[in-house]
Amino acid sequence: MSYVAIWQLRARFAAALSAMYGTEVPAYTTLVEVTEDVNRDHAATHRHAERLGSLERVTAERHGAIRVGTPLELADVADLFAAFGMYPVGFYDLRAAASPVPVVSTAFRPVDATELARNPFRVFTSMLATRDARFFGTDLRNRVDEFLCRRALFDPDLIADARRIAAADGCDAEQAEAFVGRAVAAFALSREPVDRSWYAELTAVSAVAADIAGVPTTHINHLTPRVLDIDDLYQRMSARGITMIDAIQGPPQWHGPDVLLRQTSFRALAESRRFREADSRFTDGTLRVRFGEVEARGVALTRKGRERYDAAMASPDPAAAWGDYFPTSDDEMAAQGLAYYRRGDPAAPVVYEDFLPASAAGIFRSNVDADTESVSLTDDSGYDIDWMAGALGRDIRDPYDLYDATAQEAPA
Ligand code: OOG
Ligand code: NI
Repeated sequence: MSYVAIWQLRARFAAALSAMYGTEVPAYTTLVEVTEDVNRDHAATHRHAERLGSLERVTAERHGAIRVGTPLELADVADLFAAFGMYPVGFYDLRAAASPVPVVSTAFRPVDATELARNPFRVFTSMLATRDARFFGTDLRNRVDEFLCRRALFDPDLIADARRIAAADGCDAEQAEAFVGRAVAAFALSREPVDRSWYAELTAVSAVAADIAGVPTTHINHLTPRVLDIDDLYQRMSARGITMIDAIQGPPQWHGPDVLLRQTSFRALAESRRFREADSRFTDGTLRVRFGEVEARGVALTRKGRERYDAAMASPDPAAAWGDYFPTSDDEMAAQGLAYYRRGDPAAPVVYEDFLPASAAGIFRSNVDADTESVSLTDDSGYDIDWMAGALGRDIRDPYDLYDATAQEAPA
């Protein structure tokens, strides 16, 4: 029986999640179609279209976002994703964003260049910050923790299989199909009724809190294809009558090298759900939490480049000021040590493989029905990167270390 390698499992997992999400959120399928059109047209008219990844890679490229409630759920996610060669990279604290969200996050992704080139699937994974008193009073926190303790997001057998597959560096073909199917099913939208008043109580804290702890299961929050020209994509989606969020998040459109990540999304759509009312009756209603996001990736910035980026974004009109912060060519970007290039070769940029918390919070913000301000208490929750590494039982890689390593490699 033929052997399926970890990267092949990852590619199948990404493809199968994408197929499932398309059946759940039909507008996502439109987004993927338009993305493919844009990418094909862009590749046909731009000589260097593949400088930040082969068309094959980019066509299959997705990131997902999931949200869990407890450190134990997070540890299960880490075990599950390790079977797909996806490991925690970076720590994001969205509680500190301009519009705070009560979660702390990491991204699970392949860490070396070869694996990324084979399939770069990554999943932004957030955990509800129930210990943070700025969002959760003691009584609510206890009830949330109790609710979360009673549920099991992942079948222990699935996690045990994941551990075995990770240790064996793959599995046989028959096992692969069943394993990927069960892993995907763990992220399907549940048909179970939502307790109306519990969901509403959590929504008063944050729509994200309700999405995490208001329901007994988890699901994909969004899945994001990669596009080579996001401005073109935005126009084509709008022309198809799909309502997009107001802006493209991240760096502005500009004639110099694309840096980091630009993202946009269509507005979250009302999805029908079943509710349990206070008098125990069941009713039909809708929730609006899941959306379709799309992103364009640019060159990875060094720490120095990132400081420039943050300064540029903090200026009153980033688009107008961009040229004051960044040079217009890869040669200059490389010469000034602002971005990563393999062996310093400006023709060989290292693509940004991570996320931007400010954009992430902007997307969260644009997609929730309501948001509440956190109260001004001090945070003694202790959530930080070391805390999260402990919860995961794994090191969390520093993205800069990974880019440094890739930049040492010869151009592909
Ligand atoms: C995750 C938001 C982060 C991105 O693209 O920056 C993210 C979430 O909404 O749970 O996916
Ligand atoms: Ni996203």
